[in-house]
Amino acid sequence: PTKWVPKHHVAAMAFPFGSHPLALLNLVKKLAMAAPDTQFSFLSTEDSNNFLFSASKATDLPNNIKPCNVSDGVPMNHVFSGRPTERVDLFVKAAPDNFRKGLELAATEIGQISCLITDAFLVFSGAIAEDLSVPWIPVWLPLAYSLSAHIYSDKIHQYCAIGGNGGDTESSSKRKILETIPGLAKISIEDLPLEALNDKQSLFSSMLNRIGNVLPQANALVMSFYDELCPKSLLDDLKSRCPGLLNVGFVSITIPPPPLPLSNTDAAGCLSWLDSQKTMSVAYISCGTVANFPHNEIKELAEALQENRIPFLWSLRENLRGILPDGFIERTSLHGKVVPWAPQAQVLAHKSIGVHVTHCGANSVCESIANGIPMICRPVVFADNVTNAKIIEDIWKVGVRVDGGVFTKNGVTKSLELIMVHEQGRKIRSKAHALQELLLQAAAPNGHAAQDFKTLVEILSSNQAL
Ligand code: U2F
Repeated sequence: PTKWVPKHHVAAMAFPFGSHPLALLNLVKKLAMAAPDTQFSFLSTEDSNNFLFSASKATDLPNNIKPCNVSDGVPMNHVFSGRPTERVDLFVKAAPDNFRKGLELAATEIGQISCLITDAFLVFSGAIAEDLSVPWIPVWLPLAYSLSAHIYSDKIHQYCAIGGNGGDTESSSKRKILETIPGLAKISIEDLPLEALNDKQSLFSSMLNRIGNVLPQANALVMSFYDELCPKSLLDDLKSRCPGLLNVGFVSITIPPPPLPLSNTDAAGCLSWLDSQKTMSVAYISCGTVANFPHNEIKELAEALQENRIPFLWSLRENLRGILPDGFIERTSLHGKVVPWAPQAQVLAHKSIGVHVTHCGANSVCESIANGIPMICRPVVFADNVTNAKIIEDIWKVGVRVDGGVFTKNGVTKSLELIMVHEQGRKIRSKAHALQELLLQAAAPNGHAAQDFKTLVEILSSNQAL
């Protein structure tokens, strides 16, 4: 057979932590299917690529995507100090040289690169694209609101003296400042990802702090969001900074969900177990891919589930299983299931799910609202989770923070009752359904997101044929 020669070679550069590479790969898969004559290289660290491209997760992988490993920056025999952002900082230190090497390798194997599509966190990618004389398309994966917090981080620092010198700490003044920042009027300083906004904290935060400065270099800015979900002030502001803004819709899911679940990605049998449960009865619990709920709170949550006999499906990493109270799994086996990994997007689309108990990672939030599932929020103080909880509770009104802010047996019980039984829960569920309806329309084949996705494919397919 004759060798397939791609017309274009697009290199995707991932920020290799948490759900970021998974979400970017989901977008690249959609693009690879829409542009079958283009070859995609997917640059991430070896660990991240091994996870993403492992047999069980890569069942629906188009042939025109090829992983390409870049260095993680961890020196030989390195002893980790336990600092939370240590791995990220080592990686940031190794960048952009690690990516430049990876791109050279990919170009040697496949041919000249025609476009860079990168996680927007990788603020140095614009300069690489310039050197290669190709378009640069950053992708913003968290919710749109937090992009505004990063763009205006200097202004926020200045007035709140976060790790700075002096400044006004009166809460009314802080409020006034946020009111002037697009999209943040209803959000308070306490709800912002401060550690990410403070550029003195780590190499990682100083990288994020540059986002606002480099965005104007981008040929297009892709967001995993919908025009219809963006407050007008935010949409207008982002468009004025980056005229090529493309809200291509949530990248980690398909709306509406595909009729046939991909059961081969469900090693633990979650979907068949859900089939045997009553409609809207099950609490799905997950803490995403990086953060953990505190160990004592895992115990409290378990006790609440056991005592109330709430049907539950709990995605709990294998190494945390030992924290569950002795005998918990056996005692709850008639109404609950604990798994190390669930096909979450499909789980949340299942009719038996009644509530999502979540750490409020951006993808989990999007997957919930796309399916009209109310949330009980226990944001882990990390990245944008606290901001997302605020948006869920006070802007979209599709969930509540867990009673008391942290998991206690009584607090979890109260919040579950509120969502599953009480009148307030009924109102929250109906808001969640209304938001789902809005998303269904926004994601329709003739909607904005489909149009923006088409524009993105055109950009990728128009530049420098190989
Ligand atoms: C970081 O993301 P996280 O990993 O903390 O959390 P999410 O954004 O919610 O993404 C988790 C993804 O992993 C999937 C789930 C989501 O798409 O469907 N998943 C799964 O399929 N099965 C499981 O058992 C568990 C998870 C960061 F930590 C957050 O703070 C940010 O908001 C986020 C985006 O920047 O990135």
